[in-house]
Amino acid sequence: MKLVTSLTSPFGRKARIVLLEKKIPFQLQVENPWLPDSTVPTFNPLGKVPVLVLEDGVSVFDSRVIVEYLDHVSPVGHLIPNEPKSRMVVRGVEALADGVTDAAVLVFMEKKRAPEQQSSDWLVLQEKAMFRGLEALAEALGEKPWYLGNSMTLADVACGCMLGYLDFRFSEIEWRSAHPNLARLAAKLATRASFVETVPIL
Ligand code: GSF
Repeated sequence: MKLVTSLTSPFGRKARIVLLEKKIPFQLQVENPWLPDSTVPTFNPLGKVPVLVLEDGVSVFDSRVIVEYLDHVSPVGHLIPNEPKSRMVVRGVEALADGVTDAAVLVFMEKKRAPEQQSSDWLVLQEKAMFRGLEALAEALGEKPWYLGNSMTLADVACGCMLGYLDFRFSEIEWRSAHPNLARLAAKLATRASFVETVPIL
């Protein structure tokens, strides 16, 4: 299978980490979805990355559908629990982390516009969502080693990708001092080969 993504996408990073953690062989096709002649719309009508392209040519998106598929397709190191309540908790944290990432991507894109075209109301709305989301993610983790149980799940992976994106695009945000428990989680994740190999690069 082939993963189409940019090397900066936090959602692409989530999919790559799941592929690496589950030891699923894959080919990486690096694409920039923002270029006018991007080939991404040939894989995904929405023009977004990541897209997983299966051997039979079927395209799978978005990242939540990709990781669900990958977790089912290989029994190695399950990242999404089966038990309904645990599954809901893990996918709920993923939704929260992805939501913070979505808001951060919107802020980043808005700030790339000419200053006179930027909407400060829109920026404030998205920044509030980012900071409320961070608070909620810190609260959900508390003093636990992982979001659920005694090993890493997709919840930790999604949160780690979001925090890595903040470091990459918003180095001025001091989330480590505001949320030492998230800093501890990020430091632990940063020791894993899957996280090291996928650090966002321009
Ligand atoms: C979000 C993908 C996305 O925003 C998912 O896969 O989970 N809900 C989707 N991808 C961005 C790149 S990024 O910043 O991760 C993207 O492809 N943007 C292109 C565009 O035209 O919006």
